[in-house]
Amino acid sequence: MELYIKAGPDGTSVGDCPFAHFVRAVLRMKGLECTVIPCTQETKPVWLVQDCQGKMPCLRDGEERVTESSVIVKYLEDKYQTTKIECSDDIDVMMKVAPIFQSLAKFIKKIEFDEELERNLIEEIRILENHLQTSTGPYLCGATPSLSDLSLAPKLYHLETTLSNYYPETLEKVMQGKVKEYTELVLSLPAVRDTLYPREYVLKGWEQARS
Ligand SMILES: N[C@@H](CCC(=O)N[C@@H](CS)C(=O)NCC(=O)O)C(=O)O
Repeated sequence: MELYIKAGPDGTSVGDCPFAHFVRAVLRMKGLECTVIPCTQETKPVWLVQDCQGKMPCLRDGEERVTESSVIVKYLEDKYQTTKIECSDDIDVMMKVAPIFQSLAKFIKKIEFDEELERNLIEEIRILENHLQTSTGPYLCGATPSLSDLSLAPKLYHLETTLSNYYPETLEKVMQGKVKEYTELVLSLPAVRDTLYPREYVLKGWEQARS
């Protein structure tokens, strides 16, 4: 299998894509062999541009070509069932926490500090906090990590990195209680930790989005 993903600033290393990170964490947790191929606009293979609209992450598994991180992960879960990571609540939980990354993106992309966008982000984090308070274990779906954790962890990495750089006071406000404990826990999972890329790549990526 091969996974084509956004390259880092040097054009060859793993880039700052939280969606590609999700797929790589799933591959790692399932113990699947996969060659990761970071690409730039210039180095994307012709078939990827012509047949898959250039979308990355893109998984190539024999004749199969799959794009969209959630679709890739479903494909991997269905085809390689030896280690199942999905839990029955994953889809609902993923929908519940998805607005965190959207709120973060809006907040960070705006060059000037915007109080309302900060409030929206804090509100989404409060929903995560409440969810964790009632979860039956330290993870989103209970005692063991599942797909929703592997999806959220890369986004929390972006949150921690961008807020500590642009808005450290906002970081203080959101990184409290269960959310703080949970962030430390999921970022230290081997599947997540061993597939990380440098924080400076994250900042470079957002700097471009801000300009
Ligand atoms: N909804 C898509 C989002 C993927 C996405 O936004 N990928 C970006 C980086 S985070 C990318 O690869 N950009 C480089 C490119 O398209 O050439 C998914 O979940 O797979």
